[in-house]
This record gives sequence, structure tokens and C-alpha cells, in this order.
Amino acid sequence: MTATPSAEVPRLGQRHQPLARPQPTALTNVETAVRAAYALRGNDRGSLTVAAPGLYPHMWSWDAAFIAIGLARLSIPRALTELETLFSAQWRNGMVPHIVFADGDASYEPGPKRWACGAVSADAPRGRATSGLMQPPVHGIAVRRVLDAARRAGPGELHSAADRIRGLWPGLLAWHRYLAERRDPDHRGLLTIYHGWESGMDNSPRWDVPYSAVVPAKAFVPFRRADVHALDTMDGAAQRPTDGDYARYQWLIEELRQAGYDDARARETLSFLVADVFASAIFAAASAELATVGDELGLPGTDELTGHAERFRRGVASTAGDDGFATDLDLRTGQPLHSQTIAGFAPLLCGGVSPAQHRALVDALFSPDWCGHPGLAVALPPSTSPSSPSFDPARYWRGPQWPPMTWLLIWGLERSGEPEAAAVLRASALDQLSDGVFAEYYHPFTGTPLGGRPQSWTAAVALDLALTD
Ligand code: 2M8
Repeated sequence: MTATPSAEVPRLGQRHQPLARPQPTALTNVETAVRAAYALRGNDRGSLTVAAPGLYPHMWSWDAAFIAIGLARLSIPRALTELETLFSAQWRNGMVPHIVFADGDASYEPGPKRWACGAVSADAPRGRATSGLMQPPVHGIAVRRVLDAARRAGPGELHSAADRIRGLWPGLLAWHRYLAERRDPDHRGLLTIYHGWESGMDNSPRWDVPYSAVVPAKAFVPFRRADVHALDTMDGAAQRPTDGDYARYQWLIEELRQAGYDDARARETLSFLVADVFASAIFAAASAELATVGDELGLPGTDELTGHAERFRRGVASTAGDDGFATDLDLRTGQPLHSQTIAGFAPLLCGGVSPAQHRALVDALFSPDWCGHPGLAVALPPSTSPSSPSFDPARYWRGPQWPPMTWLLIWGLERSGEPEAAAVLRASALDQLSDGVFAEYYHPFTGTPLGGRPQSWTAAVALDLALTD
């Protein structure tokens, strides 16, 4: 299943002529924002924004959080509606599902029938079809941003946003409690994930080793690869996970369904069980952000949130080496999962490492292994380092640059006292997004937009970055 790097990948130290970017029509920041707003409007289905037309015609959990961050620049009420729709599909045990299915589109696979959540779990919501997995909990960060936007907008907006955040609060607390209790029962300060999809970085080299232990049963009937057909391009398959990857993704859903989506049973029976440092860092950061919201609005549970933030910050830092890079852990074997992916920068989101480790991480981010690679069309971090043998520049999470990940790093750098570094990344991000395409991901060497488009979370972060003072 490991993808072979393509022949065009330049190696470090090798002379490389940067390739011309394909679209010469760079937009100004205001034009980028206007076009991003238009793209988001086109993907708006009323009370939810689909992740992308065609490829992802439903609501995805962490996409929705980024979308709310972007929408807060346009309409605070609409941003809150996005979060309210997502949380209206929350499971009884507190889990926020990774997909909320929009009515009337059966093109995406696996669809509600394959998940069968309501049929096998009493925790699944009634009256709303969802998947049985979760995604990284960016929502607390989104709530903080929406409240800040409301404060900027004036007392009327602030008053009504605060009311609606009060309404969301029990769900937010239950979500964070679910993560802390069910996804970290051993109190390592690291979230357990049951599927690469839960990391949001589906086919990242992070998961190559644990996926090699996932062996689909012979009798298993895989579903159709709707994703490849949804991409309106000849080489769509080269931009997506492989068939081998997909057979494993589908088999894990089967295992989860057989476990009734029950956390205790899943932990005993699943053939994929890893501690995800990037999702854990997001959880630590989102818990800290939510605690500030709770304090400001006089809401309960802020001590609990601060406790989550501290525990997970420590957990992430405990996996970092002298170079500051965080390392995922295979919970089935107890082995660390070393890979050169963007997830290693997790401590930049949540802190917890020493000043020397922090400095080493920031330096690494701008080094030739990452943003300083001489072959990059735009100096932004690829999802996998071009120096890694697993790097594949066009294949999804194995190389392309992903704008929402850039946004998270900019946010983390600002938050951790690195405004100059954040400004450098932001300028490059706006350069990339000035194509006005809002692609799902970008080829790091050619700058070619790849995957779905317009991808809502890309448009959302473009809007937010373009309108930042
Ligand atoms: C991708 O994941 C879905 C499965 O969840 C897919 O490939 O069908 C990932 O990039 C994920 O991070 C993202 O949330 C989702 C929707 O944009 O697409």
C-alpha cells in the first residue's frame, strides 16, 4: 500500500528548476475573499455547508469547524448555524460524528446504509444519518473565533452569539468529556483513533505501519470507489488513496460496525488502534480556547476543560524528541510510529515542549526539509516532507499542501509568540490561494490545484486569512 514516490520528485541537494505555476491570474486579498465567500455560498445547503460539491456532498466534522471560522467573517449567525447543525447530530455518548449526511444525495460511499449506526448502536442519533467515527476536535477553536468576531461586530451581535454559544455549551462539554474519557482511558494525554479517517489525514505515511496489520476478510464485499469517479480529471486515481488503502478503510468500518461502535469493544477487537498526536494537540488547544470562552461567558466546566488542556499538552510533549517533533504511537504494538509528516509539528499548536524544542521545530518548519525546500512552488509545508521516502507530491495526504493545515500552523505560531513566522506563512498561503480555485490540496512543486473544488474549508481559511488585519 505504500505509494512509490514519482520520478519527478527532486531530492534534497539536487538542482531543481521551479516549475511555472499554471494560473497567472493572482487575485488581491479582497478579491480572494470575495471569491471565497461566493464559493462558500455555492456549497451552502441552508443549515450545512457541504465539504465539496460532487466529491463530498455532506457535512464533515472538522471541515465544519474551519467553515465556521470562515463564515464568521461573513455572518456570525450563519457560522453558529454550521456548528449547531453539526452538534444536532451528536451521539448520546458525546461523540461528534465525522460525517453528517445531507438529505437527498446518495452518491458518497460509504453511505448511511453501510455505516448502519442507528441499527447497531443505541448511542447514534435518531432522525439524522451519520458516520460512526469522529475527527479532530477543531470546534472549540471555532467557537472562540466566532465569539471574537461577534465582539468586534458590536454589542448586539455579541449578545445573540453569546446566547447561542450557551446553547451549544452542554454539547461542547460532552464532546470534550467523551474524548478525554473514552478516547484516553489510560490517561496518557493522547487520543486513540480507530481509523485513519479519524485523523483526517487518511492515507498519510503516519499510518502505513498500523494499516499493514489490517487484513480484510476474504468474504468481505468492498463498496464502489465513488471518490475516484467524483473527481473530474483523468488522473483522479493518482490523487487519491489506492484501492489497497480503500479495502482496509472499508474493512475497518466493518470491524467497527461489528463492535456496535462501542468504545470498550472497539478497543478490544479493532485491528487498527493508534494514539494520534496531531488530533491530541488540537484537543489540548481547543480545550484551552473553550475554557477562555466559558470564563468569559460565566459558563460551567472551565476547570474540567483546563484539565483536559494540561493533560493533553503534556501527552503530546511526552512523545517529542530533542528536535521537538511529536510521534504517534501504535497502541496494538506499543511502538512509536516515526514519519516525516506535518503532524510532527503538533507541539506548535498546543505548546508543552521546552523552549529549545520549540525553537528547533520552528527552524525545521522553514528548513529545506519543509517550507525551505528548493523545489516548492509556494513556500508552505507539504503534508509529508519531500525528504521522506514516502513522499508522493500528488497523492492526497502523502505530499500535497493542504490550506487548512497551513491555517492551523499560522494560528499556532501566532499563539506561541512567533508573529513573524506566522506572517511569513500567511503571505505564502495567500499567494497560493490567490488562484481563486480553492482546491482541496495543491501539488507542492507545480502549484497545481488538486482534488475537490471548490473545497469549502479551503475557501473558509482563504476568507479568514485574506481578511486578517
Ligand atoms: C477526506 O476524508 C474523507 C473520509 O472522511 C474521504 O476521503 O472520503 C479527508 O481529507 C478529511 O480530512 C476531510 O475532512 C474529508 C472532507 O473534506 O475528506
